[in-house]
Amino acid sequence: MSKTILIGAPIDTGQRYPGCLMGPSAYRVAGIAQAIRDLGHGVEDWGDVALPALKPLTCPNPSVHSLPETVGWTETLADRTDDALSQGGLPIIMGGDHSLALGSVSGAAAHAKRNGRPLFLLWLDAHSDFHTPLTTTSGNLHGTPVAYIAGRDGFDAFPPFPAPIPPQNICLYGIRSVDPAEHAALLTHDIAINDMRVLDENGIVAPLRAFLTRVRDAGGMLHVSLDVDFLDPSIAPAVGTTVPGGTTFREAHLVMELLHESALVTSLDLVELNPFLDERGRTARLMVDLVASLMGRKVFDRPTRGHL
Ligand code: 6HN
Ligand code: MN
Ligand code: MN
Ligand code: MN
Repeated sequence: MSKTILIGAPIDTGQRYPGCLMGPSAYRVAGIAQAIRDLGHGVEDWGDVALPALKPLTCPNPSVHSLPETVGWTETLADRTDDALSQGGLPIIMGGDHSLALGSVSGAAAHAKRNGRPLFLLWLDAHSDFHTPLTTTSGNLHGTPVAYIAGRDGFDAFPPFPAPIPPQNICLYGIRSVDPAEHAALLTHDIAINDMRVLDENGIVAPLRAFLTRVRDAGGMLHVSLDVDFLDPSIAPAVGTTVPGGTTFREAHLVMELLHESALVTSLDLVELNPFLDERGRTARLMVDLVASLMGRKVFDRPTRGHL
């Protein structure tokens, strides 16, 4: 069985609601390592990454805050994620707010580039996170990673993204909150936008299978970025950016089970958990249960169906 590498990313500078920096601890308390071991996988916990010395950086958009911190975390996490993949591991980056994906996906992209493989991105989120530092109105850089990953302009303060992911290899899934500037930019990019309108009409299985088939046919690596607000707030209250109408408990588990069956996932982010907003740890425990489904936990161990 594969080796899972847990990487703690105690980051909360990508937004303004304090508490996400407690995320890695909450996942450990909720038993993430044991849940994965129970499924027969090896687990290494590499501890939490530390913020490097900050460089003085400024952004033309005065609303942007915490730019030096965000660039520092990006460099560190890119390196750590790339290292984990190079050791043959499946990195699980435990956030921390979604700005961590600027780094984790950079690391995955660097690894994929060296190995001559295309990288695909599945973004499980209420939000499209397609702002650039120049278009964000909140100034919160957790709303920008998909734009960085897709190679959009406006990220001059950041390391150049190693190999921008072509829009056709990006799948946004579960979105239901898009700002006007993101909307305008998405219209000019050929990104698969599975917003709730699409999922309500087609169900959650068919669009995901279609994307996974493309990953498989291309021999691709697959990075999955799971934002807590992908889930409905009634089952996952511990996030600062709740949006009603999210995926249900059963839908979310089914997504994870399909990802497991596909055997395509090569790296995973768990983002935006704010334990300070949780109710007796229920969101942290749900996220750990979803990871277990992605790693192979099931009620009945049927023979693999042999298709996506
Ligand atoms: N997330 N579009 C809003 C903003 O402030 O730019 C919300 C971003 C949410 C970020 O989902 O990680
Ligand atoms: Mn390294
Ligand atoms: Mn997000
Ligand atoms: Mn979100």
